[in-house]
Amino acid sequence: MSQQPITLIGGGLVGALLAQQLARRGFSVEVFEKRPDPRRATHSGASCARGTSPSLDVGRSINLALAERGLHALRSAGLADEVLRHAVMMRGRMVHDRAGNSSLQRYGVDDSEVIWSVSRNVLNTLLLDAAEAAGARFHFGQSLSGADFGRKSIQLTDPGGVHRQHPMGKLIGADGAGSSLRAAMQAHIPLGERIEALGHGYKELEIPPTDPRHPGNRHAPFALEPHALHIWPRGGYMCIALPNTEGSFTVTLFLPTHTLPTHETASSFAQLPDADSASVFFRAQFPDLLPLLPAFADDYDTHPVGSLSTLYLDRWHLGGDALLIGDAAHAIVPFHGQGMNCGFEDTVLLSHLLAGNADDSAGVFAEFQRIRQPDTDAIARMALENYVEMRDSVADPHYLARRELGALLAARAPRHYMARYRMVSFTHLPYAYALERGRAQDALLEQLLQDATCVAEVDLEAAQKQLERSLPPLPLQHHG
Ligand code: FAD
Ligand code: 8RB
Repeated sequence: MSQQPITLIGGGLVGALLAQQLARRGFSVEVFEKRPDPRRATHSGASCARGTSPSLDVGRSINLALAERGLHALRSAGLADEVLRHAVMMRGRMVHDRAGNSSLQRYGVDDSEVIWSVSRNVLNTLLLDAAEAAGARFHFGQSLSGADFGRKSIQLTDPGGVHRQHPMGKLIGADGAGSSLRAAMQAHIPLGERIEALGHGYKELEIPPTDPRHPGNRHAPFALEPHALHIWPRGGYMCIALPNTEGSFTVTLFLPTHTLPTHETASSFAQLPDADSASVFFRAQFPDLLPLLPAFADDYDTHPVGSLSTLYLDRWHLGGDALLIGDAAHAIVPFHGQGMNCGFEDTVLLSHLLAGNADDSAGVFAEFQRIRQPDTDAIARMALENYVEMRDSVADPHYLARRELGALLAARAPRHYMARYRMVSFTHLPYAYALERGRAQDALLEQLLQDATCVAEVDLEAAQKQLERSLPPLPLQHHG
């Protein structure tokens, strides 16, 4: 048991889970969170009372995909079962083509390999309750506005704009992609920050539940198959939809922010400034989706365009005084659905390292970055690559052939082949391993398909032998 006080900045998803993990291990943990307590906050707007579980599902439904890495961290906090009770299983991607046809591409080999759609509000509430129960102390409406590392003091600002100084314990910043602690650290010493904008933005829209008195479809109250992550791939852009427990879906449009001069005809948010222009675009590009969006005009005009970028830092910590974790250290683009999962995995490693060596925070923070950064670099890269896969490749015959051959090899030689998506989403294999192994497997599949016009022409017996000869077995004890 250590009495070393820890000062956590940010009580979002990663901050709340880390607070629970550290408090449970006997650390004294204090959390400063900019926003009001989401368990008490009253939301303005009509959506307040919606939801089957009013105590948890308040506000606009924003959902996240939870996969094995995140679930594993929640299991270690004793929260996995409770979270899954509020989640919708997604077995695969449902790809909707331009003609209005849809087909399911499974994510895993069976229903043990699925991802889960869970509301951010539900998750945050459960995490805050658990962290408080473990002994962490939360201070809401307290925003970090500066840090004096010489005097070991932080500046906090309340909602009325009043500043105060507070002594800093070991500082840990889980204050998200726009981290104030990161800015305060950089004022002290350069962190080597690099922010790479994707050049695409996003906008959220909503498919409401269907009317229970007129179900009119086999999935009621869901307007679409509930147990899938829906994708409308359109080449340079796409829409996706994730199910919510109460029958609605949160739809996200991903689109370039601006049109490049060389692509005069390409679409972008700049060319679609309002719902009038956007509805013409949707009628042409997403004709089967638009009718499911009764509040399209209002959603489009009132929801902002979000920006997307990847954050890289050379340093995550200032000696043993301050460390960044989660999005504050390594924000990524959303296309692998791993931002939260990765941040949750961070908390497992960090709390483990701290528990083992509470008196040497400089050593622990350095070790944390040393172990973790190759993996966060790898998921940053795979997230970027998965955008192209989702918006483009999922409808490409050559990609589908490679996928099919991969599945056949995985069935014949499960110790030697596992699709990269499965390594990322359903195992605890390091992200850097998944990236490297995925490259080697893809090269082999390409080679096997080079001389064949279709998968049926591939000699599977020979292909399996070649796979087993050229790649070492997977370290499958990491399987979730
Ligand atoms: P955040 O969740 O951003 O929390 C930061 C907290 O710090 C907030 O509570 C904030 O109020 C607080 N804070 C900020 N500044 C200060 C300050 N100065 N002082 C005190 N407190 C402060 N990830 C997935 O794995 N799967 C998904 O499907 C997925 N979907 C997403 C959908 C959307 C719309 C978005 C935006 C992100 C999604 N992500 C997803 C990514 C995921 O949300 C993030 O990776 C994750 O929330 C990171 O957690 P965090 O605690 O580091 O940051
Ligand atoms: N951030 C996701 C996947 C992979 C799906 C697949 C993709 C929305 C913002 Cl874009 C996206 C995935 O390969 O078939 N799993 O989970 C979640 C995703 O977007 C989330 C909802 C999102 N994240 C800003 C918007």
